[in-house]
Formats: sequence, C-alpha cells, structure tokens
Amino acid sequence: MGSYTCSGLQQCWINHAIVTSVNYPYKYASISRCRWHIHTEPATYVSLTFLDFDIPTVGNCNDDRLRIYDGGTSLNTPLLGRFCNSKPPPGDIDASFNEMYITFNTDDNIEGRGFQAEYHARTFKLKDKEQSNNGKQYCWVLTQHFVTRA
Ligand SMILES: [Ca+2]
Repeated sequence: MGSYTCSGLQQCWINHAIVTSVNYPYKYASISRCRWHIHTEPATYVSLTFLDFDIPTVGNCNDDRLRIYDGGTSLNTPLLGRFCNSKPPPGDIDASFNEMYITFNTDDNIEGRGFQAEYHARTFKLKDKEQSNNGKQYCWVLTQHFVTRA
C-alpha cells in the first residue's frame, strides 16, 4: 500500500501555469495515478502546449498513459486524447471551455522523463467582420430554427 505517488487531485486555479509529471525531468514513479484539474476564468478556454514529452511504453499507450479530457472530472467528460511516445500529443490541445482534466497513470515497468506542459487561458475571439459590423459589438449569435406550420 502507499505506492501511489500522486495522492489526490491537483487543482490548478490560475490562468497560466506549468504542469509537470512528478520528479520531472527525472524519471517518474512507477505505479502512480496523477490527476490535474485546470480551471481558468469564465469566458476563456484552456490551451495546453507540451514543452517536453517522454512516456515510453511497450504497448500502444496501454501501460503508461497520459489522458486529457475536455472539461472537469466527471466520468462523462469527453476524452481529447490518450498519449505516449508512440502517439505523442499534437501541437496545442484546446479544451472547449475553461476546464481541462489530465490524468497520468503508470505501471510497474519502464519509466521516462514524463512531461512538462504549459497552459494558458485563451479568450474566444469573434471574426473581424462580426466584431466590427457597423461599429457595433455583437455577442454570440445563435441560429434560430423556425418550424413552418403545415
Ligand atoms: Ca511504465
């Protein structure tokens, strides 16, 4: 017992921070379960960029795996991706809104440097045309669907 090196959930409440695996840049621990829940301010979305990534695996991200979810910690939050050296993260990984949930699980064999990533709160930006239409500011325009009565 007690071999899980990341106990509990790390809550990140600031708009810009660096997230690293434990012991980075030295080898991460085996048999660990690490979780980070990122919250940025309302009306922003979380954008994550990897600065370094080394999660060696034998299988296809089955033994050690970094998973990134589009939202909070609930079970039905959509998975944005599951990554390891055979499937490294692409450029920036963006959440839809101001929450992102990251989990990193390792097994008892083969460790790497892990990862170092930086996240920012980015603001939603309307297209120039929408922003400057007659000099007025527009909010999000929802498409209205009209049902024609028979
Ligand atoms: Ca491993």
